Amino acid sequence: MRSPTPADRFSFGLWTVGWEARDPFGEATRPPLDVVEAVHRLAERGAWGLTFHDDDLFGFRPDESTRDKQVGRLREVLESTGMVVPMITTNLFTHPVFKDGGFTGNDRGVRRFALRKVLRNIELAAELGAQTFVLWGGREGAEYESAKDVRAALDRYAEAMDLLCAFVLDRGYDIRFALEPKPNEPRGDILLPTVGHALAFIERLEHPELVGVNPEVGHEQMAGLNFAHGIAQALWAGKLFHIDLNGQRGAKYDQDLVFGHGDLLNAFALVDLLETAGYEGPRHFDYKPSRTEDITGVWDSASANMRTYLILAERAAAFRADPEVVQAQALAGIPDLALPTLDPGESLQDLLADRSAFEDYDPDAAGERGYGFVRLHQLALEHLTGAR
Ligand code: 3MF
Ligand code: MG
Ligand code: MG
Ligand code: MG
Repeated sequence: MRSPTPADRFSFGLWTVGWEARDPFGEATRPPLDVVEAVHRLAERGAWGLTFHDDDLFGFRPDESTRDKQVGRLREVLESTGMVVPMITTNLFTHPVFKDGGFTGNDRGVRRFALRKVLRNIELAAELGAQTFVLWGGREGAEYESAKDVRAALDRYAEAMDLLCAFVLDRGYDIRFALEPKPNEPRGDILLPTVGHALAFIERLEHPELVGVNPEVGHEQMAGLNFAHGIAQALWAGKLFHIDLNGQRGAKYDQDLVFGHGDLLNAFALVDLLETAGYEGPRHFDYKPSRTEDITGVWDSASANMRTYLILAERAAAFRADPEVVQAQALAGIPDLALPTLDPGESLQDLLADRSAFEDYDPDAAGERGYGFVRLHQLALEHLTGAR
């Protein structure tokens, strides 16, 4: 397998490789990771970009000199390595002030503070040339139905998004927003829990064209959903602005495993989709090196994400090029689904008059058709596992 290069557009969150592995039941198992070290290590492994939350780089409320110093150190190492910052995000979840949410907290003062924090960070995104601003509303939610007026919270969420879009337009920034859905954790229930909820919300904003989604593999799978299907719908809607790749084993806590270390067949389908659907955004990893890993394990796992992606891309291309697969796809009717159901120029009246479509149609005969989907999927599995 070839090595990753910046042309592959692989990016990592500073909070991923930098995770000290503190969890709700245990202390850190690794030392802090400095941003300069992180960029060097990622660059030498062939990564293209680094992403970060404001707090990851300079803490929650840095004084001006600390903030400037950290941004300066980042700029320098970007320059010397050629790495870029394609996306910036904001932390509206760690500090106790956000315990009931940022944009949708019941406390109006908190909401105004959250907006100011994000506006400040959008300016930084523009300064660093990031074109995507991700918003994960981890605390935008509730544990108790009695404690949150969800319709009012959605009004406040939309109000916040409208203000952020107005700001970007007013400043002339080349930045779009990507909302990251998640069903739960840390809140019992999070607003905009799935890709579908987020897509519906976006259409009701003042500037829907500036807002898309940043779906995460594990988050959709926590909701029992098919991630590749969610991505297909986001692409169909023109809303896949960014993506968080990782691995998850079913509906449990957010595992953030290495990409592919979960539902591997769905990961195969996902890479096939991204590589063939014209997605040109970053291939961004939002994973956590497991708590059992030392620093060597951190960097091995970072490389594993990229390697898995490249392996799956290669296997998916081989799958598509296999004549037996092409034949099985034809038998399965895959190319036929791309044909409009009515002929060119055919009207609804023509359809109503077409006896062959209904009166003379034999549904029983059509019902006898075998689609061969299982054989096709087995061919996928055999390509995926290298058996073909
Ligand atoms: C939590 C997440 C977040 C978001 C991040 C970027 C801390 O489950 O996935 O990672 O990805 O806030 O917006
Ligand atoms: Mg996550
Ligand atoms: Mg996750
Ligand atoms: Mg994420």
